[in-house]
Amino acid sequence: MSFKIRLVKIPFLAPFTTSFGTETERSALVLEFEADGIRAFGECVTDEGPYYGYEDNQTALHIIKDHLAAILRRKPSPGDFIELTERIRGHNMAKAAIEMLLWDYHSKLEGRAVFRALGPSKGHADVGISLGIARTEETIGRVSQAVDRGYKRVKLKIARGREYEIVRSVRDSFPDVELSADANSCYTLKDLPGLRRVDRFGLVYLEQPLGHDDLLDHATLARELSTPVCLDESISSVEKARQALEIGACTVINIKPGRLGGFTNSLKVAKLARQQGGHVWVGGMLETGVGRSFNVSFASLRLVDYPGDTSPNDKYFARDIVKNPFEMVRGRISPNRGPGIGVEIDEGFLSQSTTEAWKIF
Ligand code: OSB
Ligand code: MG
Repeated sequence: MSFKIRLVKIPFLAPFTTSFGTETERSALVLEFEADGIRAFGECVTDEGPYYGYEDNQTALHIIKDHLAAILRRKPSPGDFIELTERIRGHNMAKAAIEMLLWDYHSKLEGRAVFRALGPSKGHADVGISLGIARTEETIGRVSQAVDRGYKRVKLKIARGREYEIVRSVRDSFPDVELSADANSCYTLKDLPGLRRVDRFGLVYLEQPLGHDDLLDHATLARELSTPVCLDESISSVEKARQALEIGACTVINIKPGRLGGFTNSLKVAKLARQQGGHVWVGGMLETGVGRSFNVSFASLRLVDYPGDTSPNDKYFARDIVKNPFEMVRGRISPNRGPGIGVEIDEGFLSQSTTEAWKIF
């Protein structure tokens, strides 16, 4: 039995800018667990800095090494893993990396694909794209390319004071495109007048406008806008999802398995939201092909009714650590059908991209 963590750095084809910063490379913890002749993989969605959430690669490494690795040795089912780690507060991204690796491991033991193990599937994921903040002409060009490639929804990153210009210019050029906007928590209720100005562009939803852990102000904002509110950062647990839906803080939830501690909690959130007439889709954290493969598997569930941020590997990377990248056909991507997450690791490029490695056991 062995468990290894690699810090992998892969440059982005273009910088990715959100309201919280610009990223030029993906700096990912890639996990590899070997037991019973099976190699399972995982990816932690943390990055260098604690800007999207409070976790980063160093905190995740610590939690995995010093608190989760001993539990992994017991090879629990994902459900048992969640119970065994309940007393560890927070640190969902670290937990999710192992929980999803366990889905890969157990699915491979059973000889089936992760997407089949998750539940009834559509057989494909509907795909949208997330576009970072850029100059207006560049954004228009990227939207045009995305529409030509068949993406089913375009999400524009916005920032305080730039929301009107970004959304208006794209809406003017593309009156019929399914559009959304993601603020990554850059507003407060004081910005209501500015947000009202983008309320008339027919966005499918406005994503995470207010505080990264806020629910109450989002409920107030949701009553003031006709655009539905979607929550990302704020939905950090099944309980938070229940409360958000109950008080009307959102009607749409961006499910990121990494943010929720893995697939077990993500399934619960998706079911809860859909039962209450809400909508769910699968977000992304600029993952490599390993993390992406988990997301696409989940996004293919019938429960998931909106297009997600699951664009194929070549949106971000010239070369990826997997040899079987996803192909998008008419805005759809099929989950890998091989056992587990079904990725073929590009061993050469993986070791070339590894800047540090830890043999945990
Ligand atoms: O808020 O959805 C977000 C990337 C990094 C951090 C936060 C977010 C994003 C994205 C990218 O929007 C989506 C993707 O992985 O393609
Ligand atoms: Mg978001």
